[in-house]
Amino acid sequence: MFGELINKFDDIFRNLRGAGKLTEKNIQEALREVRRTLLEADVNYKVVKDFIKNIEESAVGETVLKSIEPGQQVIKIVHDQLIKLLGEKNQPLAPLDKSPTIYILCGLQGSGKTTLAGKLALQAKGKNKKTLLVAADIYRPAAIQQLQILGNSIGVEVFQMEKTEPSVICEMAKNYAEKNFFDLMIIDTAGRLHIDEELMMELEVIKSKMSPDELILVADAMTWQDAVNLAETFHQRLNLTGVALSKLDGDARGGAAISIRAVTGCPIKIASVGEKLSDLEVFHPDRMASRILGMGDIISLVEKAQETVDLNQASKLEEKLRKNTFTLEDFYGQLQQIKKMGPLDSLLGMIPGVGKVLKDIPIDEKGLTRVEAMIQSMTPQERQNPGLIDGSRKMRIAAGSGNSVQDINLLLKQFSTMQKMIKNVNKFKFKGLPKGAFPFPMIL
Ligand SMILES: Nc1nc2c(ncn2[C@@H]2O[C@H](COP(=O)(O)OP(=O)(O)OP(=O)(O)O)[C@@H](O)[C@H]2O)c(=O)[nH]1
Ligand SMILES: [Mg+2]
Repeated sequence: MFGELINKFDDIFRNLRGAGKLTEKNIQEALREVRRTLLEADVNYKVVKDFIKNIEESAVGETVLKSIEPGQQVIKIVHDQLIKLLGEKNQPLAPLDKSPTIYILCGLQGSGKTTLAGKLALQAKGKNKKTLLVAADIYRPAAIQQLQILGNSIGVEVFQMEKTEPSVICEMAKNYAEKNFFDLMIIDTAGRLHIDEELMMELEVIKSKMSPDELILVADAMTWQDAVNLAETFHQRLNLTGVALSKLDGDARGGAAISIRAVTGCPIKIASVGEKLSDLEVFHPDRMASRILGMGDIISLVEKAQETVDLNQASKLEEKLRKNTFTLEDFYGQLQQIKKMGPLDSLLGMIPGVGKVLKDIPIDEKGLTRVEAMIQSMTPQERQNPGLIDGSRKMRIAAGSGNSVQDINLLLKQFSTMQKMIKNVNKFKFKGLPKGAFPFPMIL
């Protein structure tokens, strides 16, 4: 997600950090780069202009120039402004507290409406809520069948009627849902190639008859500026309750995600991040900002880890990381946890500073087992203090673990690099970071 954008921000920020003292001149240079980067990512030009102006107003001042770590201060300002742009806080979808709560999904052809309908239905099912999927696309051949197959695959009922006005289908579906105590009704509307009057009118009629709890535009993040223009038109006409960004897993440049809220005023509520029905994420502006700025997504990572990680151990580890007394012994414990958490490369991008460092290194899960063997062959003292490991001990450890001395050297070197990295991460103060959020940034 947003690979190019993240790399560029990483470069800009590294330069800023590297600058010993910040002057108005190097702030200006950095901001010029930020501006160019955002424009290249297809962020709306007006949004970029305001964004830069806001940063300038907060950043160019005496407090920043006199500060001890000015580079980081600027980075934090950029981060804060980006969160603002993305909408501050997640606005959740309407709760399923009626019988039925009604969501309408609309959008252009192929934007991902039907897929999202399935994802939301599955999510509701997980909360023991009964969903009725409503096929309101009577135009595209096989659209009804597609929804039917999807519904069958997740055990969710689909309401369908052929050759009937979509708004009439919706009314019948609502009656049916009320009589049968459905918690949620998701209306999957027809897509069009372009915005056209007929489509808008149809949606207006459905909206007025249904009084939905959510009217969500599904916008394809891969279409960049078009997604923004689309959202603007739909919102003006239909007064949407929210936007769902789809295909955020692809090589979307970020423009749509960054601009939609600012241009339309309509919140992005959820993100669709893959073809699988479980690929659904709540859209959190603060986490998205951290991801875009290459600060990783520690909080998502923590959430992902919570099921597998022993929180007591995690908080002890957090303490060690903060005090920088993290040892190979702790690292070994981390490897055990990480192995339980599953696909490494998907976890890596979420770790601050690590995504970039490890970008080109293929992640070899078997390598972890080898690293474990090496650490197991060390004495407890050596794990606490790798400095004790001299040439002959390296040979013993290599022989004991079935590795070469070079492998041992590499491990020790990487471990020491990692310690430095952790130190840097520690220096940066993440706003609102929950307790227990630091223990995971360690992988070879
Ligand atoms: N990679 C990726 N693919 C997606 C995502 N959401 C949908 N798709 C794919 O995009 C294609 C279109 O998705 P649909 O859900 O059928 O789109 P639609 O808006 O219902 O399309 P119409 O009914 O024709 O208007 C399918 O191949 C989906 O698998 C996503 O978040 N990521
Ligand atoms: Mg569809």
